[in-house]
Amino acid sequence: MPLVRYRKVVILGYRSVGKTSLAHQFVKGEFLEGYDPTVENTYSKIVTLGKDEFHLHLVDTAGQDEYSILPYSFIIGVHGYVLVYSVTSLHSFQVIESLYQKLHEGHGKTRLPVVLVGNKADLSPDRELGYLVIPFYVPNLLLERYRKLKGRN
Ligand SMILES: Nc1nc2c(ncn2[C@@H]2O[C@H](COP(=O)(O)OP(=O)(O)OP(=O)(O)O)[C@@H](O)[C@H]2O)c(=O)[nH]1
Ligand SMILES: [Mg+2]
Repeated sequence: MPLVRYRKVVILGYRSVGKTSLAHQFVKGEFLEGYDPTVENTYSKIVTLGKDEFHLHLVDTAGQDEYSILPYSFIIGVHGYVLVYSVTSLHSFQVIESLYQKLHEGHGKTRLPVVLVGNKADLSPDRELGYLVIPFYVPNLLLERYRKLKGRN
């Protein structure tokens, strides 16, 4: 019998970038047209990878901005994060930087699995973020993090 493992994943990002739509699509397989701002919601799904079964607990959060304080429940016992921005909003991408730093402050030296999602790619004419931004930007974020860690040792 396969071993069932529990994983808690938190979805973070600015308001209206599509966090709920992504969670809903992943768990229920359908797209939500309307916009209803989230307070906080959790989804459960059994995910099978090869012979392993994972009980996924997906936390869909209220949109954050650069001033948001992340509660302990978004740090303690969390196995990974989905950071979502919209390609139509440069500001939503800038919020990711501040969220990423807060997560690292919260987790210290612990390895931090993070997936970065640029959503609303179908609204290409409204793009505020070009395709080349991410390959340049993400390595810089990681380098900055590495330098901080080195400085602390
Ligand atoms: N065109 C397009 N619209 C999207 C996409 N994803 C989400 N939307 C729409 O964007 C709006 C906001 O989506 P939500 O999923 O509610 O956004 P959210 O990040 O959960 O918002 P908050 O809960 O307020 O933080 C809704 O009207 C969605 O239908 C996408 O990939 N493309
Ligand atoms: Mg939402």
